[in-house]
Amino acid sequence: MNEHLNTIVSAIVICLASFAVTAYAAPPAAAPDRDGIDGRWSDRTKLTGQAEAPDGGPLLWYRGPAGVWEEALPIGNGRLGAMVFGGVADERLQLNEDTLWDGYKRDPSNPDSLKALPEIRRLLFEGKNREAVDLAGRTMMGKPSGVLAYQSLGELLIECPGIPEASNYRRTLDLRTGVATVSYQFGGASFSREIFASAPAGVIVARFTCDQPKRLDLRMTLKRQRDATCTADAADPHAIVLKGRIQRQDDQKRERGLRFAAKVLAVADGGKVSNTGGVLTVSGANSVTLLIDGATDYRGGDPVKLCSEHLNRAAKQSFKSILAAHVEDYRSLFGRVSLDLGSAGPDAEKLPTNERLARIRQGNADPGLEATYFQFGRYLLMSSSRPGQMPANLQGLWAWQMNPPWNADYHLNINLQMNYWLAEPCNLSECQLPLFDLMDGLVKPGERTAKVQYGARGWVAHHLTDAWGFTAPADGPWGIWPVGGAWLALHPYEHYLFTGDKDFLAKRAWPLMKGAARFMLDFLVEAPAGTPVAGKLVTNPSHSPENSFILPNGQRHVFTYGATMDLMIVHELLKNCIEASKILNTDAAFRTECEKALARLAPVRISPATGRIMEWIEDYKEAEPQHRHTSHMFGLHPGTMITTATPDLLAAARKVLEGRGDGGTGWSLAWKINFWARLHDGDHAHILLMNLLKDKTLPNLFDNHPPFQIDGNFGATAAIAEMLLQSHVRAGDSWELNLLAALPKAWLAGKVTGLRARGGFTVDIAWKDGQLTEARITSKAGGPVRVRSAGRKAEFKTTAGQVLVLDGELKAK
Ligand code: FUC
Repeated sequence: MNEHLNTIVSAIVICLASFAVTAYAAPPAAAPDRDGIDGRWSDRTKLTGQAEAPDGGPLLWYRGPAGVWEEALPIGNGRLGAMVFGGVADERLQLNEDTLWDGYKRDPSNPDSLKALPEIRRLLFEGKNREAVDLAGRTMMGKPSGVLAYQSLGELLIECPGIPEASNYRRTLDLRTGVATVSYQFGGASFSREIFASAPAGVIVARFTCDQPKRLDLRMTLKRQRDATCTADAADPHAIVLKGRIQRQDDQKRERGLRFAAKVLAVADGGKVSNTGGVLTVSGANSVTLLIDGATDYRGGDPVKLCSEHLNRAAKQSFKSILAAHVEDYRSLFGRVSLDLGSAGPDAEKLPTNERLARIRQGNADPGLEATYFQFGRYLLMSSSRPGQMPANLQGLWAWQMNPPWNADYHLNINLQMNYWLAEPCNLSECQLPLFDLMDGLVKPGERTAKVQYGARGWVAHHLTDAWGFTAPADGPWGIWPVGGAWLALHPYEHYLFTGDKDFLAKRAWPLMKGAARFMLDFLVEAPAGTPVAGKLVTNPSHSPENSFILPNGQRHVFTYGATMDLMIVHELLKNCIEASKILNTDAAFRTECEKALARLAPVRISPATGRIMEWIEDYKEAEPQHRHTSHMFGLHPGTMITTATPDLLAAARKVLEGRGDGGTGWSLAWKINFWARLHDGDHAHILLMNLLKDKTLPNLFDNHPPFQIDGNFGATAAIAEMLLQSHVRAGDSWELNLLAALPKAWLAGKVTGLRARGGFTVDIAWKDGQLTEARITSKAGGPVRVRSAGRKAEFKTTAGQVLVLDGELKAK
């Protein structure tokens, strides 16, 4: 059977070009993986007839199975994920488990760094960037200077033989329930599948049904590109098990790779179930429920046993009750926010998702699809980042390769942070908790790297990390960026600002913030005489992710000191620490240190030549004026340094953005939408959102860097929220809620419910003809609030639990 499936896969791959199952152009297929599993897929069944559009929404739907991975539909329960291809005769569920990382725990800190540091700093201050980068390259890079990959768990390949053709095929992902479906008719019978990843049950469930008895025949196997074999479960004729170990040895040639397993258990109504070798066969059943699990020994335990426990527990429940518990759990998160941005009309609303995307590419408006894209971003976060699990990586949870792009790791110079921008405003606060767990795991190794490489206290992380707590510089000179931890440390404080959870602030946020700031206080150095900011504190070494500049002598460099982004991040972190220590009434001496350092921090500068905020400490020539990173806009977003209270910086920020242009990678566009939202220019923000949908969005609505990278989905979802509601500006002791802060003309009328704001407010906003008609503000903790909208401003006092209902003129109703 394994061989049989192999032959089918290769044959289908070869004739893919002539095999017209999908009526739309597929994106370029990913490169074939070396062992015959790649991103492409095809299904033997000939499709006829056109299915009706599914009712309601938000949902994604298609008239054909996925021809490439980027057309398949993601499901996930935070830990386990699958990409559902939806083939009729050849179904493929590509599986992921969020701890399946190559590598192992080790200390990459480079002890040569500390001795070289004073010299590297001197060289950078003297403008000898080449000599500095040479020395740093020899002494500062981690050992090893890189991380290994997050990997696919494997594939569940399911043959449904004897279905040469099918009519009225439809494939959906229903965002109201978190269930993927496949339905079609053949031989007078209607077949359907419901596939979902249940958080309460902890397993993936694939239910196959038919409206006629004994018509379901399935043959399936589990397969992985490497390091694993699939066998029958000796103890259970209804199950097969894929078992393996990542082949990874340490320097002493000891095996260090993770052990992993995947298991499928078939529960059939009628018919027969048997397992032979690695093949599980169901024949003549009325309905079949496949329960699927994966596990590793990342947190200990035997992966096969872990799978069996989960599956046996799930098998005790009926399909109906597993589904009901899943939907209830799913809705308790997803249902918190609704969004209506208007509609392109009933005909457009009924089109399959890929055809709606194609219409947008042709220049048509489709606010309904924009709202679906927003809700899909929320769906992706709650499916890839649940309390107790790993945080969303560069691909969230979903990766089919053994070596996905950039290892699907955690990049800390924009990407991981962007993944979490939506968590608080889009009412998925608890989905951010895995980020804080990851940060807790960085403290010990980060303290060691801080001490060994910089002679500093506190904890440091550079431009990336992995599941093993990697904190040293990686990849190249752009990896020598000791500010990654400081940026991360802004997130727990934001969590506090949105939730008002003082206990969290004291126990979880404060130690993380304090440790990151402690490192910065030790790492900052005074710029010497002869530099443009002599006497002020700067970072050194540093760089502006991942941009380069040209020195007057023509040399191109990334390596420098005092990059503007560093100063903005340090500013934000010290400010937060000062605030938090006052709220908690703790660490007064440390607070004084933060205050002193903040007062001496080098200022953000505006170029007299261009009127733009300078990206570096000197007004260097930009090597790539439209570079994807726009790091020196950090103070505009996600930072809070640049607001209408700083008009000069605000004007200089706008100039930077005009220069950077309206293009970029997926995540770069997503960030720019947030910038334009903070500039209160909704129409410009909307142009970029449309550019993202036109050029950087795959058929399954995944963001396309290219290739697929999930940060763009998350960043753009946050940006849509930011266009509708902003709450980063202080109003005395409270916050200013800016309603419809960057409403574009394209969203003439609409309604959003359930957005969250700093200060613990939940906000519903309705508007018509581009004007606010009603706002409902629920105050969780009570206290004052300032509300602003389109030039109007009003102050209110609230009590805990109070719902403030305002009319279009901000008058309480
Ligand atoms: C940063 C970006 C790249 C990519 C990578 C994962 O290095 O500059 O564009 O997103 O992260």
